[in-house]
Amino acid sequence: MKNTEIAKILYEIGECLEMQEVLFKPRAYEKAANAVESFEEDVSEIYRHGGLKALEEIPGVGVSIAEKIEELITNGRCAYHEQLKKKTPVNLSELTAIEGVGPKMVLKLYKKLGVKNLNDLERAARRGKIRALEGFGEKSEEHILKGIQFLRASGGRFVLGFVMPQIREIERRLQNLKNVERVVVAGSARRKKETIGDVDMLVIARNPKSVMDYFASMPEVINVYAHGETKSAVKLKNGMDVDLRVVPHDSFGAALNYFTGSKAHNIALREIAQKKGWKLNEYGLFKTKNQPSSRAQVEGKPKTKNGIQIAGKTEDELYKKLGMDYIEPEMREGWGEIQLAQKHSLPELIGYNDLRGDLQVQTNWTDGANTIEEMAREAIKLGMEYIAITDHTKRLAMTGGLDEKKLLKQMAYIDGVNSKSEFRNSKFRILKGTECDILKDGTLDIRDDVLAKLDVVGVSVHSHFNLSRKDQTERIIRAMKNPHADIVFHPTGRLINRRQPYEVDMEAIIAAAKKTGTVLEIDAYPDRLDLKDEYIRKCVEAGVNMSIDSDAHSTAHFHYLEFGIAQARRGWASRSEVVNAWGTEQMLARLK
Ligand code: DGT
Ligand code: CA
Ligand code: CA
Ligand code: ZN
Repeated sequence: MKNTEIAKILYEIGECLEMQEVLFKPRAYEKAANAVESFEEDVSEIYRHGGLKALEEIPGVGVSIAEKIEELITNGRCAYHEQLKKKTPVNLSELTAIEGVGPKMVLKLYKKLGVKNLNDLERAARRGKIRALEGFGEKSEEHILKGIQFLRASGGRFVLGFVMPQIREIERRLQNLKNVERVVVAGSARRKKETIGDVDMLVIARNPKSVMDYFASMPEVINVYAHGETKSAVKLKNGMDVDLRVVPHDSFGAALNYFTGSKAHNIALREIAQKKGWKLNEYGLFKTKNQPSSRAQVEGKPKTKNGIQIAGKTEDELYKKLGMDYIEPEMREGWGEIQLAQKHSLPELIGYNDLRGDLQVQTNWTDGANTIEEMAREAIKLGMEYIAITDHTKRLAMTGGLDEKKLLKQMAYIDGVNSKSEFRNSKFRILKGTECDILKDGTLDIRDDVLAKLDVVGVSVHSHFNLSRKDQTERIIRAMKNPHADIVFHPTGRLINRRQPYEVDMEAIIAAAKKTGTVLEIDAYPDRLDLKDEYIRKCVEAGVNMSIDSDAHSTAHFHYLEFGIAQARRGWASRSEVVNAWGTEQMLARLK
């Protein structure tokens, strides 16, 4: 059983328990599910080697949950889970995917209206049955309908950071086949879009048929749409489609370029080629006179019919021949990158190894799965020079948010950890921080005299998402004016595929960041990626500094930084604009 499958069932158990208003246990299951989901090694494998004891080593997994995992691995099912499901036969994950619908509400809707799934809920809402329930009103009915609409509109796109491990696993297996010379992932996954519609893979192979046969018979494939000599397409168990194309060695660069997209970028390149009297397609760049220019007319014709190939073996060569610098995939959206490349003035994007620390990290002092020391050790292993511990504050009671007293206690504790020989001898430093709630009126959840003692103060909105645009903007700007507020965490509050951002005037927030010297975060958690690319570009233009933080709730989440960096690159940001790409002292000097 795959980690994601085990995690899914643990999540469901947690949700069922929450539905039945059991205390504490739901959090435990959620934490464990979270840890299993993002665990790098295969949990089934760990069990095979080390048994129950080894399972208990996974952060957040105690003996009772370890037993459930054991049962799942050995029997493929878990009696406790099935018993819970039987008691309330609802599609919980489908229903709770709607913003604002939690397990307790699901139970009520089931008991009062017999709602079992999304369709039932939509029908009940449209018939006005929800507003009649106690504790609901017209507003909540409207809200539910909006949530359903949003969910449907996101139309089965996959959050890149969550599916990337699976994509890389397939890539690795193909690469290991004897006949395969090269495999790459193209399409929106290569451009590192927030979400992807499907996966586009290219291979160079000596014996394409054997590669295609393997691809169509992979264990996670549930449907084969096409199984040809040069192109196959499949659907995976998780619902994601994957295309695989075999391309000729000499056309590899052109094919990679074509299938990476974006479509707008491709079209602009092709026009430039045409102006030079050339032809560009997925087979190469060709010198040709009076050739048909539309793709439809050349498709399927052998390469030789295209003319004399003048570039296309590599992408580098292709861009060069077209008279411009190489353009990173994350910039290929047709946003003016081609003009910059022609003028040799593309920005130097922040690199995937450029981060030196992480400024948003949660621990088991609140809703994280790991201790301060465990998070620090993992960060050291990954080559970081600092992390800021930023647990939630008291208004977020459900996470056990810290009040002033506990925060002071944590600060003293961090001083203690930093002075232990294990950490003292390394260049590494644990910084004292907070993710301080912004209250409704824009004041902060922690007193100023305590904030003043911290190294890093992150502020964020976790409540009152429905304020008017004007009030929300004023609220956040007021928080930014606090002399201790260093960074605004996840500035727009969106959750990809789940929740729209709150109404806020980002132009005004960016201007206020400039004026108050506040940093804006790019939260790297895969379904946040907040700021989005468009706002990152505005920050770059305005000269507003950003941070790229993992928002880690377990040691496994530091890997999400990759997607935050990708987002920064998609927003054309350079290293000099990202404060945690700087060393400890320089970064701290920049904060308020
Ligand atoms: P997605 O899958 O919706 O996340 O987005 P993409 O960009 O991966 O799009 P997809 O999978 O439809 O196609 C992969 C690439 O192939 C795309 O980025 C550009 C190229 N492509 C597809 N259709 C066309 C087309 O009609 N014209 C041109 N020029 N390129 C195309
Ligand atoms: Ca695609
Ligand atoms: Ca595709
Ligand atoms: Zn937060």
